[in-house]
Amino acid sequence: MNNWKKKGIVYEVYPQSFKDTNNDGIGDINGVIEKLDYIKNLGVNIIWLTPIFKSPMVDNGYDIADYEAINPVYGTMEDFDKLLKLCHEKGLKLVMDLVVNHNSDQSKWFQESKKSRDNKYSNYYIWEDPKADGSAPTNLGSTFGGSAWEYVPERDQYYLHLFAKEQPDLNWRCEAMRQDIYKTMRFWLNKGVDGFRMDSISFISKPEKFEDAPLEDNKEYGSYYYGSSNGPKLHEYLHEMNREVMSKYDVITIGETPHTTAAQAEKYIAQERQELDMVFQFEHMHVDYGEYGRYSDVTFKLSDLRDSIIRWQKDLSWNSNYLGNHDQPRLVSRFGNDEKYRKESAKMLAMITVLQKGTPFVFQGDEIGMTNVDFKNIDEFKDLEAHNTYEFLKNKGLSDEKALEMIKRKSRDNSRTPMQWNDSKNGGFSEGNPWIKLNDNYDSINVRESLDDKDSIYHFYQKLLQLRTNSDVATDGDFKIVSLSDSDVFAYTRKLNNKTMLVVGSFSDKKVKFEVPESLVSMGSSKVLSNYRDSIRELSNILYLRPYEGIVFMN
Ligand code: ISL
Ligand code: CA
Repeated sequence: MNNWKKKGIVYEVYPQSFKDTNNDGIGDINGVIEKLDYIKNLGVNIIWLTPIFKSPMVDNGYDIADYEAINPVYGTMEDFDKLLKLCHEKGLKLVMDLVVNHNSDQSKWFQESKKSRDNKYSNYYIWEDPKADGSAPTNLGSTFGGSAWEYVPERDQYYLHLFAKEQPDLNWRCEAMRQDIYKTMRFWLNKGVDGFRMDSISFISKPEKFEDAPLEDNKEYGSYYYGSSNGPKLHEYLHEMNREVMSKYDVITIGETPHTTAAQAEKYIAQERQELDMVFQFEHMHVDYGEYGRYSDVTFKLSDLRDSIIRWQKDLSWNSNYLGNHDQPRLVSRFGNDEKYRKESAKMLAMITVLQKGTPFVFQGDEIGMTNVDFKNIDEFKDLEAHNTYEFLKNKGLSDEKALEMIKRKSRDNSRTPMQWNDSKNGGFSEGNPWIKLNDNYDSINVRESLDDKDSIYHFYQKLLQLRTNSDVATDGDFKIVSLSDSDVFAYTRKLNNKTMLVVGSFSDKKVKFEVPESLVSMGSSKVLSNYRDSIRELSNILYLRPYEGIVFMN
């Protein structure tokens, strides 16, 4: 991987919730343009923009109806071209979302495909005959609830959708379909786009033969990814895509790979295989899954989070490091403390994440410590997954209150509420009627307040990202865990030649004691960053860490 990629720090923009400039209640491309300096000043150098293509928005744009058209709610192609040009002028790269495991049932490809078994697009999707009794081919369920198969009378067949039924899965076995995807990729790359985040890419190769999956987590259907995650021809396709498209451009590729082990992940990114640059892993996002899968009332244990991170840092040559994004609850509410120690824990979590080996990802709003939202009833949620899961939990016999509580903990909408710019109406996001309710706390948690306060989470991120950018040890150093079994502390070193960086973070809301190995103390290190103003300056044998205290030392 070349240097600009290694030095890359990514800021994820979820445009519909970022900044609305025409007051229709939906964030837009001009809103991203308006805030480019804000993003740049944070210290990142790559923007990842989630889908802005033409879409009926069943899954907030992850259901694309036309890969080469901008969704009018976000603006025009001219607006996009302007955004790209301005990014480049400011030294920012722009990465787009490539959603090619599936697209929208409103796309021309699907509209044609469902008409008959023998037209140009017939084979662009995954069609299977019904069972003898007319029922679905297998018991596979969609990730958003219900069966993963949908019947279409015109063809007397079912099509597969691992996500919503409006998101039919594309058939990667079809050569013409693949070529059409490559064409679309070239369309954006020729405009000068700097790469792709590839949605659900671990699912593109489907099994030779679909089979029933075992039933887990109280579910009525088999897991959607059964047989489809890391399927038989996955690497063949990714290598072909690289050869035909990506290898011709100097661009970055980030695969989103749910249900992939570290050993499997290395196959995507090993340089000699010529596939992708890096992947998003999910194992550490599963540390608080429970008897109902994701939407359970389980709290993570530090030991599980740390074990998972260690495993990936050890087994994978390069990582994509994140604790939150548009599919996850807010990281400070999930892994930190969003009340008394919101600032301390948000900073510590950022520090622990950004300084690991790999590319750091910051999701909009995390840099000001935005929290989970306290919606009062299910109607306030917009995500179809929240609604489907709410019904599912109630069908399982849970009370309305309990079901709502579980949705509130984990809903993707927690991170999709509008960006809180200031304490004026709608947090300065829009003068209109926002597509999703704001988090009530925008009067105290907002960008204005963060910019004014020199001890804010935002300013801590600035220093942290500067440290990541300026020190080669943070980019290239080896990762080694220090606190292998401590109940409250996550500590690791990064080492490059004779430089050592020690990162220590407490996950406790009490004062705890941490003993530092003698070999580290004897190197004589001093503090380069901390989230308490008066943290200890020189590394010593015993650290007394205050609630969520985090300190970085260097020799
Ligand atoms: O978060 C999950 C389930 O609750 C994941 O398994 C998720 O489905 C997976 O990360 C895929 O996510 C991506 O593709 C989806 C889209 O809804 C997400 O927003 C996107 O990030 C379908 O396109
Ligand atoms: Ca708008």
